[in-house]
Amino acid sequence: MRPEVNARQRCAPSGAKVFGIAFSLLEGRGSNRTTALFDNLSEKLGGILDRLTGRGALTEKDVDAAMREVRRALLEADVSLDVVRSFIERVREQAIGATVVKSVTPGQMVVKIVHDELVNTLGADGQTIDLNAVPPVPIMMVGLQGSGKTTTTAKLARRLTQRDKRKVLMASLDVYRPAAMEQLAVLGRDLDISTLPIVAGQQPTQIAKRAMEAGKLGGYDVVLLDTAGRTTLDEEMMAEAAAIKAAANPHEVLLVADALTGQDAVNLARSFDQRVGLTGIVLTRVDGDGRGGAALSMRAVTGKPIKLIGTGEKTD
Ligand SMILES: Nc1nc2c(ncn2[C@@H]2O[C@H](COP(=O)(O)OP(=O)(O)OP(=O)(O)O)[C@@H](O)[C@H]2O)c(=O)[nH]1
Ligand SMILES: [Mg+2]
Repeated sequence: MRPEVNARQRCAPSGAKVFGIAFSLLEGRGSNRTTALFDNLSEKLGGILDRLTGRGALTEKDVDAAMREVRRALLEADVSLDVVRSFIERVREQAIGATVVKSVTPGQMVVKIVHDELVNTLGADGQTIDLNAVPPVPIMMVGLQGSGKTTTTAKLARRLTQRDKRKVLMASLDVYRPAAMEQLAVLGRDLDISTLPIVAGQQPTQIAKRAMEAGKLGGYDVVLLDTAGRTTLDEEMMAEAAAIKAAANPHEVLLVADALTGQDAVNLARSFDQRVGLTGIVLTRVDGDGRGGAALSMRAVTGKPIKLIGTGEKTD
């Protein structure tokens, strides 16, 4: 091997570090919180690809062998099969191109290709909640039962109030679970954030309209609409979410999904996006030991950015 090659390879960041960076993009700009969610996967990918960078020449066979390992690592992390398949295809196409095999540091180039594709899949720009609309800006939460919609509503309200100095109104549109509205009211009192007064007997769309009226009259910057979840993806939930969306015309529709959701995440995200239309995804329980694949899959099938990451049961 030429000395020049060795020098370059010594200077290059290790695979694990490169993927740590790719995954930290998920957390968005300005976040200094680290998540264990992708540590496993980034370590594995790093390990696999570090072995490639250790050598000089690469054959097509070497690339194929590494891609098989990458494929296995992604599947083990619960990334859906379709997403893995197209990911590997795109990487392989670029990686066995003549420029890579003939380059001085082919291993490094493969690492770069995998990294860039991962960034493509995850969305590179760490997008955050968009408040760029005429106030009160409506933001709607959707998702399955227990996914963390109400907790996320409170966490987001707290951040918008304390960090961004916005005046926030929270409204519960959950007319099914008796304690749901009270749960949000309690959170509001704890955090000193307004909640829409409870009026018995109203339908979710009526509450949404009333929330927007109250938002206007009260001079609020943001109105957070917390909707009811169902245990399974059903037409009733989709129809209701679509009706609420039509009534409130939310600037953001965020799918709140548990990071521990495995393969179902893809269906969930696709259905909500097709039926209701999403602007972003919120991942909760990132503090758990989820394998992260759900996030990659949801991002990949909907093309919608992961806008928030939730950790912890409490709102602080
Ligand atoms: N560890 C952890 N727990 C969370 C997180 N988000 C929510 N939880 C907990 O999950 C449970 C359900 O959260 P909720 O916010 O009530 O979920 P929901 O989507 O509003 O549920 P429904 O209104 O019944 O559809 C609560 O006990 C929360 O404390 C999170 O990011 N991490
Ligand atoms: Mg709730």
